[in-house]
Amino acid sequence: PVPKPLIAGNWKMNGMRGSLAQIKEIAASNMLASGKFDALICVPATLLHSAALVTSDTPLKIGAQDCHDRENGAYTGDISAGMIADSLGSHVIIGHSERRTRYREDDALVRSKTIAAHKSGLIAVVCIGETEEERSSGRTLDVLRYQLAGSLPDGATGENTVIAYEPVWAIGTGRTASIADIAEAHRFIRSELCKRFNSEGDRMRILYGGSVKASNADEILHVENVDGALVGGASLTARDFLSICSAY
Ligand code: G2H
Repeated sequence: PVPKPLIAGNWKMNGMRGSLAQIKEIAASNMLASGKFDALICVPATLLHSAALVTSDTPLKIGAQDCHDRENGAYTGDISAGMIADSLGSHVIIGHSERRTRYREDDALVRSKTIAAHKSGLIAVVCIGETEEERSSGRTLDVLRYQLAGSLPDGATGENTVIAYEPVWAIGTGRTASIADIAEAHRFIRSELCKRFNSEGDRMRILYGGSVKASNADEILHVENVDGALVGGASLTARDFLSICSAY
């Protein structure tokens, strides 16, 4: 069974109060009502609750971009998975490469954040991907194997976990991986997931991320084992986000 696709926006540190109009416009689109795919926008924490409230009767899901791995405590500036759930968020991105690099988040931390997300009933969008240097030295598949093994907890299922494959060199750079590179990486990720999680591995969605935009979405989203996209820059306006959705 092929999982239902998911188009997920990652607003990163973009979006102010006025951006709720974009959220409302996406949520109201007939395309989402078709039920052919699921749609999610991961907003900055400050917009989480208001975005969840304005979309509560719509098909659009709202998520966060990170969570702490503890339930509570003296961690100034952080938010827990429970707080995200309490704010009516349904998903959380974990281990985005920008956090892996800038905040030195490693696979073990990503794994414990994913466990925390699951405990709070959130769907974890776990990011993996190789750097330019890892790719050019021929280590891409090894890196993906280690990241998957280290980042995913045993309790991961098709219901509570989405994988996002984002080659680091293709993020926000305008460069996208070739269709052959994407197909190879996604095929490999699927086989690793099935080795470890058996039939559940077939139910986990594998998103592609890295400079996805209207002009390349159609081709990328129709590659085998690509079950959607994680979109940064091209998710910031309803117009751009919906034109990616129109690939379905
Ligand atoms: C990769 C992606 C979304 P962009 O980070 O996670 O961003 O589409 O801007 O490359």
